[in-house]
Amino acid sequence: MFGVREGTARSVVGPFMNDFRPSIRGSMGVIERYWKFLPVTNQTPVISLSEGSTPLISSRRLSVLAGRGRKVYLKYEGVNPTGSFKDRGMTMAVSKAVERGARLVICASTGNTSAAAAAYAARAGIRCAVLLPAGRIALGKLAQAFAYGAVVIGLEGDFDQCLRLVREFSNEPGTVVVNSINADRIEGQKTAAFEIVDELGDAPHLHILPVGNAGNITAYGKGCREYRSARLATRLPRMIGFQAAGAAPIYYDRVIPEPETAATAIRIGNPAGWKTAKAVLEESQGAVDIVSDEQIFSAQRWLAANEGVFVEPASAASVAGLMKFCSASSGADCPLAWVPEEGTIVCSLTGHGLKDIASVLNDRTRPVLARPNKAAILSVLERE
Ligand code: AN7
Repeated sequence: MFGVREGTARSVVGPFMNDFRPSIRGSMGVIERYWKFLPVTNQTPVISLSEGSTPLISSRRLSVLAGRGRKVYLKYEGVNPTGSFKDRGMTMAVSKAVERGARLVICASTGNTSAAAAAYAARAGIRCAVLLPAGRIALGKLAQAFAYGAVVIGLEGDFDQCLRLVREFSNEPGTVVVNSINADRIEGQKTAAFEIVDELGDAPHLHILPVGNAGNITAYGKGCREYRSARLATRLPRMIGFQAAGAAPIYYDRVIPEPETAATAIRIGNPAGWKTAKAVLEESQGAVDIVSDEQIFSAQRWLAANEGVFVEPASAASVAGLMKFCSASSGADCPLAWVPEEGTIVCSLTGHGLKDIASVLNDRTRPVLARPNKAAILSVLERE
């Protein structure tokens, strides 16, 4: 069926779902888990890697920092199959692409979208092409695109130019663009909001996440709205998106022609989801704010060293933002004031730290050299 490999495409959802399980552990992917809320039929081949169902980790230290008995949770999306939240959208986008008979998926990417697209295309047995800003992709992500067998094309230009070019493939026969301008991507990604509400019993009071192309914030907004309509949540969370200060078009309300941040995942000057994100922010009475690269890297180090949670720089923007709100300089209009006593705050951690190890390795991160005996080790422990 649809020219895809046996065993992957036979899967169907709904009443026929028992036909196929994505893994012997029986762990469900997001389509199987949330098919009632997704545009799938029993004709949709489910291309899944058992993505989703990621941990919601409570952070005692951040809870203390937030004060007044508030509880802070970290939605750790880095443990998805390709190491980022993009897998949620990609299982949907590739499944629908295969359903429509696609032979090729194509995307522009700052790295994570390309890794996910390449993996799900491999799983489906179709081709994948990725357009990347040459030299500005974290190496882990680039390695993934190659490993999963994508055609990797580097452009002398930034992400925004890559996306502009990819849009020209929208009507190409047999080809599906799998950037978040593809509505199926948003559908899949909204399942992260479902999981949070399912786990907490209601929407958090405040939800903080990094923003690049603004697909994820759009998806969370849609998920929250649908769960409230289904009476599975009583409220919408106030949503705060954080952009890197040097790549903050939504914050400054203008296209940034040469966006700059070391958090390469969110180095985007003209987000595709700008309008929809604005609508979500308005509905949730949220806002977009900025953090400096310094704040981002400091939060990244803090998370790994204090909570054992290693994320890539862009992901740390959410926690950097929370820390900014918690700092003494934040005034009475600080979004933290919206969170009642014992209220809940969720920070999305969108990608795994191993994606971008160059961001943590430097002159100071060399092993301490020691002779191979106990006394030498003890002396290092005394010194360090
Ligand atoms: C780790 O992979 O745009 O606001 O091409 O990789 O939905 O774009 C990645 C974005 C946050 C921002 N955190 O999400 C791409 C790409 C990580 C990311 C974002 C990205 P959006």
